[in-house]
Amino acid sequence: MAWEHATKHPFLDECQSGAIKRDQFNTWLVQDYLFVIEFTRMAAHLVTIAPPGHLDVLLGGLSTLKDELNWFREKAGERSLNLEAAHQKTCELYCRFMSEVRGDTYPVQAIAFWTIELAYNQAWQLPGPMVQPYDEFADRWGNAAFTEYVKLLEMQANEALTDADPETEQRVREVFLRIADLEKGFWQMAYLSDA
Ligand code: MP5
Repeated sequence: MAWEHATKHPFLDECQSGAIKRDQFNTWLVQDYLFVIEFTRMAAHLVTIAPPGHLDVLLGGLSTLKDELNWFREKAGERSLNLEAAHQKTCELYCRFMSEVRGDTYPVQAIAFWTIELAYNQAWQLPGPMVQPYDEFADRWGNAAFTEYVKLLEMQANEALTDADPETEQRVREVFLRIADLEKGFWQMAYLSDA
């Protein structure tokens, strides 16, 4: 249920139909750019603690994030948006969570990282083909290569969790639910002036 709220939202349905208001979409775009900056730092930190065999996938992820940050700047430029905006509440909470999770063990961080990517991979695909200009956004997180990358992240996270103690398992459940809740709130942000 928590996961359904994370990956299904009127925001996504309105992107699919084209009914989303321009300002609402722009709010999401700017806040997501701010999110991705912190997510990049989370990815970079993961690289510092991952076993050598996991580096290839993570470095590929960092390279995608490099392209993505430039792409966000390009999209914001096309829409004349100011990316120096303040974080809205949910974005602020999500960034704080990503910063705090760096204090957790590698298995917990690997699960968190995968969960965050999975959320967008599923959310942008579930409504079905989107109209222009939103199809480009749906494709970024829903394309086959990204889906494959998310599967590799899942394998690595599960491998890291092998023989996890009950405390780690409990923390993983907590982190998963927290991410689901933050994802839900993130979609909702587009409909609030300052939430
Ligand atoms: C992602 C994102 C996916 N961009 N925004 C939120 C709120 N959750 C997940 O991360 P990325 O780096 O864009 O693949």
